[in-house]
Order: sequence, then structure tokens, then C-alpha cells
Amino acid sequence: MDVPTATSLRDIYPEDAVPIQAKRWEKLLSQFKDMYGKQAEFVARSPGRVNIIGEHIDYSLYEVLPMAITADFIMAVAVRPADEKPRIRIASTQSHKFPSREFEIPAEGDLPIDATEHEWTNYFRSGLLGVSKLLSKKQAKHFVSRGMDILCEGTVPSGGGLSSSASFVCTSALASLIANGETKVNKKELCELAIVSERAVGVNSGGMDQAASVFSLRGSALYVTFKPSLGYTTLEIPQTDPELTFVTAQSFVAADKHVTAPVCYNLRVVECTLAAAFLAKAFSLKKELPQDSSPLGVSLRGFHDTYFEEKGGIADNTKTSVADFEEQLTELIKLTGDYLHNEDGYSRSDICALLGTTEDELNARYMSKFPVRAEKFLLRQRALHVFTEALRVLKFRQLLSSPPADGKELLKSLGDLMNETQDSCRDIYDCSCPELDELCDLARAAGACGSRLTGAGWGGCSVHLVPKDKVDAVKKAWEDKYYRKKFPDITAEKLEDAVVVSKPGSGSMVFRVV
Ligand code: NG1
Ligand code: MG
Repeated sequence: MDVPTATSLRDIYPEDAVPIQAKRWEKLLSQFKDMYGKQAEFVARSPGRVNIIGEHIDYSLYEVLPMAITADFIMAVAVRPADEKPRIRIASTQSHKFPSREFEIPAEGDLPIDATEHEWTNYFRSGLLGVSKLLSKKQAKHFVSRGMDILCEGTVPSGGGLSSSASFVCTSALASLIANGETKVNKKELCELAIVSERAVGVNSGGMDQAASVFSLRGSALYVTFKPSLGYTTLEIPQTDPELTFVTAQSFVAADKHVTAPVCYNLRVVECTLAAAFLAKAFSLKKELPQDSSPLGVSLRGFHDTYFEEKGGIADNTKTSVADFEEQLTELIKLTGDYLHNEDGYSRSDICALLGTTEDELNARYMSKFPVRAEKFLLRQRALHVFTEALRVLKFRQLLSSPPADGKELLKSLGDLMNETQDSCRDIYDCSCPELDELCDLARAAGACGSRLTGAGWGGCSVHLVPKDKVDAVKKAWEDKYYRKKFPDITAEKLEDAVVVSKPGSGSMVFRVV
């Protein structure tokens, strides 16, 4: 399916958001004209996302269940003349935070990105670089040949766990494709390239954020699959009485993944990958773990599939029924408990002894692209989180697709799963923080059915399943007991932005101006 072209803001935003968005877009376009002395030709946009369930399992290639939010990244573009060396002029409406930049695109398309430097245009560069690689592969001739004048604006809070980065990268890739003559952009192609591109910025991320940003359809949550290849199905949110709502609450603890990656996010990716390699050895798999699209090339899902293929002669594990899959995950949870028994973690030399490799080889294979810092790798805990979380996603999806007749029962069952995710993130994946835990406790005490962190964690945002008639009480509890207490000088505007009742929004789109 292709990325749709919107002809009205009503194609993009829910009705109640259209008046505000219309003002924002008009301002962007008129500022563009003032800045560059010409009209923009098109606007590309991609939204942020909230992950409902399935945390830190996308890079192990397990299914996840996010939805797009209304907040997004929009980019007004005019293509520069064909007869000049391709050049980018890029500016943001928030120029005090994101200063304008100008650069030439090298003829061979190889755009340098310094991941060690925190430079806002790196996200644009990574999208452009991905497009350049795709075009050179597809057309076997030119890379990116056209320059662009750009003015952009993002409303997804940065470092806030709602995927501002993916919305920026997906928009940049989409804009670069259109500017270079690819007027029909295939959603899957765009998403795949955005997933790989974003890794150039220094985080070994999975593909959930880009999938939610590109594929989402208004009114539905997404069930994203990574095996056998990237795909999705949409899931309607059931009508219940009381109506179920998803509310997000910012902790205002900045989660700067780029700074913390070597001890947080990228370390978790390494731990999960090592757990896969370790389990494959411990069970003496006959086959090597299959190379796949996960950041380090082999994954817990790869172990899962190979283990059951060898055990039961299953030719294609992606075709097993939901019940079989559930049974398999339950078995893996038990096996992990039995075989990865070291609660204190495994040192590099423990892992080398089992894998039959040297420390240099281990570091080169798993920890060279993005170095990580750790004495012990908590393989047992990380694998247990991944397998139990994959099982929760499966159950959550079943509940959404065949909900029990009693709405209260549905809310309780969905909420219980979200609460279990939070416990797992806090206790065995170690990606929560006291502030996120507090927001969850306060929400539950005020009537939320389920509360958990969303996104990478270690700060950022939380998501809560709240019956509509309890939303005000939950908001009040956060305001009185969290925001005003922690930030006595908080402005009304910031407070307003902190808590959002999120309705599933639409994914990437292009809007032709002229
Ligand atoms: P955040 O930090 O919220 O953008 C990250 C990853 C996802 C996923 C989640 C955890 C990036 C771009 N995204 O999200 O792929 O692994 O954490 O579930 O790094
Ligand atoms: Mg991000």
C-alpha cells in the first residue's frame, strides 16, 4: 500500500483537532514563504506513537501493539533546481532550539552522520541517507539528485517516550523520496528504510516506532509483526460501557537515550541477543541462529523458531496457531527459568566459555557498532521479560479481537496485562524509574485499570487504561500529588501538555500544496 496523499486536513486529523492544525499549517507555510521567497510544494507528515503493550520486544522480533497519536512532525518542502549540485537548507519553526543548517549532498550519496554529536539534523540526514541507499539500489544509477528547502515543526515532545525521533526520521525519508521523484511511496519500503536509517543516529532500535508512525490508520490500534517480515494488522478498539480510554502522562524525567544508550537501551539489545546465542548453545541447536532483521542480526525470536522447528519438525513457525504459539512461549519461559539460572548475571568470560569464543570475538560480534558498558549481563531476567511480554501481547490482542461481553471484565483483563508489563519492566527489565512507578501507582489508586511506562522507559512517558468516567479523577491525582508537588512552578500550559487522552491517529501522509 502507498502512503496516501491528503487533500484536506480532515484526512489527517480528527475533526476536533482540525481548526488548531489549520492555523499551525498556515503559519508553517507562510513562514516558509517568508524564509525562502517561494511557496512550499508539499508537506510530509508522520505522527508520534504510544505503545499500548509490547515493550522492549520489537528488537527481539516479537509482535507489538502501538497506536499513532495526533502529535506529529510536519515538513514543508520546495525542491531545488535540477541543474545545481544538490543542497539542503533546513530550518525549524523552533529556531532557538534547532538552528538552521545548510549543506551539500555529496555526489556519491554518502552523507556523513556523526552519532557521537547531538545534532538535531542527524535525524533528517539519517532519513535522507536511507533514501539515497534505496534509490541507488533501485535505480542502479543516481543517489539523491535533488536538493530541498525545508521548514519543519514537531509537536511530539522530544525525549518524552512518544517517538519524536521516529516521526522526524519517517517524515524526512518520505519528503526525500517525494523530492527525488518517487511520487508513489510504498509504506512498507518507507518503514523498512526508516527503521534501518534511525540506527545511524546511535541507538540500536527495533522497528515499532517507525511501523506505528507509517502504517497507522485513524481509529485503530496496530498489531505489528516483524517475522517472517515487517507487516501489520489493524485492531479496532472495542466499544465498552464505560468507554475505555488511553491516557498518557509525562514524567518530565528526560530520557536521553543517546547519553544513556551504552548502559540502558543498547545494553538491553546486546543482553537479549546474547541470551539468544546462549540459549541456542545450551540447547545444542543443530542449526545456527538464522540471520534476521534484528539490530544485531540474530534474536530471541530466531532462537524460538529454530528451537521448535528442530524439536517438532515445524517447517515455518510463523504459521503456528495462536494456541500453539502461547504454548511455545510458556515452554520457553520455563526453560529460561531452568537453564539461565544465574540471577546475578553472566560475565563476559562466563559467556565466552559457553559460546566457545574469545572476549575479543565476543566484543567484535556484539558490542563493536555501539559499545556498551557492563560487568554482568542479566540474560535470565532479560529473556524472561521478553518471553512473558510476548505472551501478554498475544493475550491483549485476543481480548481486543474477541472481547468478553461484559465491558468491565474486558477493562480489567486488559488493565491487568498492562500492570504486569509495568512490574516486569520495573523488576526484571530494569527500565522504569521511581517517577514512572509513582505515576502508575497514583493512577491505579484513582481508578485506572492498567498503568505502565510506554516507549523505552528510564523516564519519558506512561500510558494508562482508564474508564472514561474516571479520567478526571486520575488527572486530578496526578496534578495534586505529582506535578504540583514535584514542579511547584509548573505553568498551566505545561500541565495541559503533560496529560493527553490519546485517540488512535493516522500514519504518514503527503499533502500537495501546489
Ligand atoms: P523510544 O525511546 O520511546 O523512542 C524505543 C525504541 C523502540 C522500542 C522501545 C521499547 C527507538 C527509535 N525506539 O522507543 O524500537 O524498542 O524503545 O519498546 O529507539
Ligand atoms: Mg525515539
